[in-house]
Amino acid sequence: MRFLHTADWHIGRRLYGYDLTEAQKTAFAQIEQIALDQHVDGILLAGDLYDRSLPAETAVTTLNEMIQKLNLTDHLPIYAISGNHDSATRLATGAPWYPATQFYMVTQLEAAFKPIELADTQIFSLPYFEPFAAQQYFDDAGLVQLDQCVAAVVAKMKTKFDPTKKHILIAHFFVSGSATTDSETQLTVGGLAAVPAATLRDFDYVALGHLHGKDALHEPKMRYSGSPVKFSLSEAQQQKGVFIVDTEPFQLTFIPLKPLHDVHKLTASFDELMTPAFYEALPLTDYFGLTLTDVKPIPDVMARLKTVYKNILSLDRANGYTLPETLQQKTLEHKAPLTLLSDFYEEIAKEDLTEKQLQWAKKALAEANKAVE
Ligand SMILES: [Mn+2]
Repeated sequence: MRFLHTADWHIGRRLYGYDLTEAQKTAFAQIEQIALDQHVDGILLAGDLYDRSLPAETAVTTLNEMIQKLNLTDHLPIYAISGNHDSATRLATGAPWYPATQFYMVTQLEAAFKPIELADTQIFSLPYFEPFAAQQYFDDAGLVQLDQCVAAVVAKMKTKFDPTKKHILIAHFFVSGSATTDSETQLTVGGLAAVPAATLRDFDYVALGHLHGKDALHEPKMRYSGSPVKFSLSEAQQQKGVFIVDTEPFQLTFIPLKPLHDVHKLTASFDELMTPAFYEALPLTDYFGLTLTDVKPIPDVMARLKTVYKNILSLDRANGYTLPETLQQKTLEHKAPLTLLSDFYEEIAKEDLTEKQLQWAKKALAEANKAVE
């Protein structure tokens, strides 16, 4: 059989404040076309459909339209699980009657042990879960870490293996040794929540979600599809896309997606960045993370850069920043308050206090002194 593996759509997500709805719709249209062109038997959707557990109404509408197109218009079966960004309960609204159109939405651990039976393949859908859920399900308080929980889950799944069929697992967690980016929510600190790849090797394919880069894990039959859209500057170099998985004979093909607006990192001096010969060759409607090599202050730097680069995600300095001399910390001298005031005025206004201003200052200082006495 042939499947399309995708994950981490994160509908409703923003990129450094920029709305990604159109970018996500563009990516979806390509995914749909790939599924049709490749004549896949179904879509494996490995969690994090929404960006948050309480998605905005526009996000709900957007995802509903996508699922509807794939499932009701294109008649493609969908095998989906919830991820750590989804609310399992909200995502499961309607789930009991979805299978009528071959839309399988699994959000509870106990459903993972009832594989979806296809002609020659069993699909095991393991939604994102906390160790507590496994402790309750197996009635075993010893299941503290995720690796122990997943080992118990996989052992039980194997008792359901039909030896005449292929076995696919859809899951959403961190497999040890995978490479992360800035846009994934760390599930725990210290790596306790990592699952060793060895635990999963009895499946014919493991369709993973959670990490946003397709190269996060290099296992022959185990992959993160990655997100369809770039969600952070740390993903600037990544190629986004989907995997086409053939089960017999096994074959894995990556098909790239073309971004609506790509994400780039640029390091240059302010003058270079503002030189037409430099920027005219660049796709200026894309997103840019800019790093300036200058060390001197540049007045109105952001506003001036934005006249050329409309979508700036971040602006920083490669070599630090030298404060103007007048703002540098000077050795403090003990001076009378009136002297400090007139020195300050002179530095800012570039002229001395007038006789009248001096009188006002004296009077104000005298009042201030009176107030603290
Ligand atoms: Mn994710």
